[in-house]
Amino acid sequence: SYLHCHVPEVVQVCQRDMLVHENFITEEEEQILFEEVEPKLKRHLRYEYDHWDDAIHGYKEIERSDWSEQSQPILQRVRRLAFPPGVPQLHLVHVLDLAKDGWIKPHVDSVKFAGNAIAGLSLLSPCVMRLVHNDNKAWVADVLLKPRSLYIMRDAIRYDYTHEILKIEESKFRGEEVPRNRRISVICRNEPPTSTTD
Ligand code: AKG
Repeated sequence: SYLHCHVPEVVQVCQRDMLVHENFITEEEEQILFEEVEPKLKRHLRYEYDHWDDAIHGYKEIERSDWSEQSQPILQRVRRLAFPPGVPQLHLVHVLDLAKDGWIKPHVDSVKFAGNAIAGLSLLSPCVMRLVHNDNKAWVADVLLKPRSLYIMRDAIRYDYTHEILKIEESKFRGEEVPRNRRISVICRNEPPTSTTD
């Protein structure tokens, strides 16, 4: 399975709030998405490494709202599965291109800019996403994200756990190396709840 975790309480929360659908898209659909984002990513000549306070090292990113006719149904399937009808969604899709030697440090996504669910398609390379409870660092789960898989992270996992993508030297799952290469994620989010105080 895609989940590696020794803490029964965490396994239970992951089974509810960290869903992974392997082979959610076909190789052909992966290619369609890749060919659509690659020319836009190419305009950023270099991967970003320099900002010491960044959560992400070795990355390029774009946001996209107008997708081709071929890509739209793929993203529609993601949105339908991740967000119940009527849930207001962010129109922009976030595309994150992580270099072979890139990594994402532990963080919780801003509650100001995103809602309770995050849906991410992985393209090109496998990686390991580690979840760690905010207040109990022994509550850890590793999640294997294969190319063409979709993860849906929500509620307790989205708010109470940090997520990170392991760097190449640490990229192991159940003790076995997960070879990192360039990875692109295509991420859909819903709107944060409207605050009554602003
Ligand atoms: C984020 O956007 O907060 C991430 O951590 C991205 C995770 C991913 O690339 O799937």
